[in-house]
Amino acid sequence: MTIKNKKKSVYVGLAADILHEGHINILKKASSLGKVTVGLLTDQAIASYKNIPYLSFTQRKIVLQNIKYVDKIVPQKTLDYVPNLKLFKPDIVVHGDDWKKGIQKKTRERVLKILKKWSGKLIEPKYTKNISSTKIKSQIQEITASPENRISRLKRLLNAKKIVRILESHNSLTGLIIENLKVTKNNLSYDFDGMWSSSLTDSLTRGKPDNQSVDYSTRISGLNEILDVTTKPLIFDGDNGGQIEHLSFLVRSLERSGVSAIILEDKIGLKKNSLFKNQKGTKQSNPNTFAKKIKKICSSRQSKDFMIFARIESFILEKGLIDALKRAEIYSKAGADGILIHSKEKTPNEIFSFAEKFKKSKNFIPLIAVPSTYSKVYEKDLIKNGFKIVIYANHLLRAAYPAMEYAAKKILLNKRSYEIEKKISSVNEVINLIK
Ligand code: SPV
Ligand code: MG
Repeated sequence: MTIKNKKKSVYVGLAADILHEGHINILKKASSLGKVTVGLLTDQAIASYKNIPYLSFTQRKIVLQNIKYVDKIVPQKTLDYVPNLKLFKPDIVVHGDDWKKGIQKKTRERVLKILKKWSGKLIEPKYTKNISSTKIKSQIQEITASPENRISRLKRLLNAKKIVRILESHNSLTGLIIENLKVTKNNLSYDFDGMWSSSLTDSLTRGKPDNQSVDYSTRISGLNEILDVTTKPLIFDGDNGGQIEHLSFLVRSLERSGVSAIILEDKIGLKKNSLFKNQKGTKQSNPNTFAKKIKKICSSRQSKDFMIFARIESFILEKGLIDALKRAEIYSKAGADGILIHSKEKTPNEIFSFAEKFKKSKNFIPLIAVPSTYSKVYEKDLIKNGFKIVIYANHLLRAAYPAMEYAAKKILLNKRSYEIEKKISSVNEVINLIK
């Protein structure tokens, strides 16, 4: 390396979650051109286009600091390089040529445009074949799904993403859909961040009503089957938590399985699903009594990342906004990590009015929405109104049930199965579903 070269400033944007020879090739090339500043993508920047990294920003920074080709590290807070490039005005940007296509194509075009302003250059070494962090990640996914890692993942997602997207899972097969499904739209990839273990669908799959007739042990053994084959975080619907004296054992079982959070609802007595029109006989707990349950969970948890979300049923029981807000303050002070403000209205108006007021409180904590009845709401509007988690609470079961009933009907009517063949998975598909 010549001294002259060292005077040039070179910028390299990296996520650097799992460092491999491809990164080293890029950094080596960059270092041969001058003094290397790595723009290390923050968790938020990475989450804007793919899954959050395994390693935290600090952990990734420490690794890079010890690489001889790196002179300086600065955070890059967006996938877009422009803000940092404007700030540092490097002579050269180095990036693998893989970004000419795909998700990062537009980012590249913006880099070229801004570099022109000070006659900077873009150098694009050939992408190192057969190696990529994404590929390595899918290979080691199994290993990283330890209970501890899975518990913490939800908190990290909350910090990194605008909204955490959760879908109901009532068995291992639905868990696998949530684990593996990805869609691409406008060059961005979307997937679900985790699973909801719903008391409603856990009960329905067992042919029982959603009134706690399926006990926690049965539900936990079911969710363990889901956890056996998945790596994404899971939120547990704990109904009202039952007896306060039993809560610490419930928390212990959930943590041992790798569950990331429990949601408790502030109701007492025989449980009735909140979406029933008629809520006669359903009682809400005294908020201070319920706060004791929250405190009990906080003091029982062993992982600092296991979370307790308090679910407020004031709108369900027509107690109104003031009551809901009063409870939110009490639950937040008791140690809740978030508030699920539930509603069975057709629009999100009442939960948005709650959010607008609660956002101003010094005790504000992240908000969770369950848009079962107000399903027209878009995630972007939930984000705008301060919601951090959206739970699609029952949709996979609601999709499966009519499809199964339809198939059964067709067989009965036709006295053979031929007519339904086109509507269902082929035998070949199902026998190859699980490799
Ligand atoms: C569930 O999915 O079991 C829930 C949400 O608790 S709700 O059905 O709306 O009560
Ligand atoms: Mg429930």
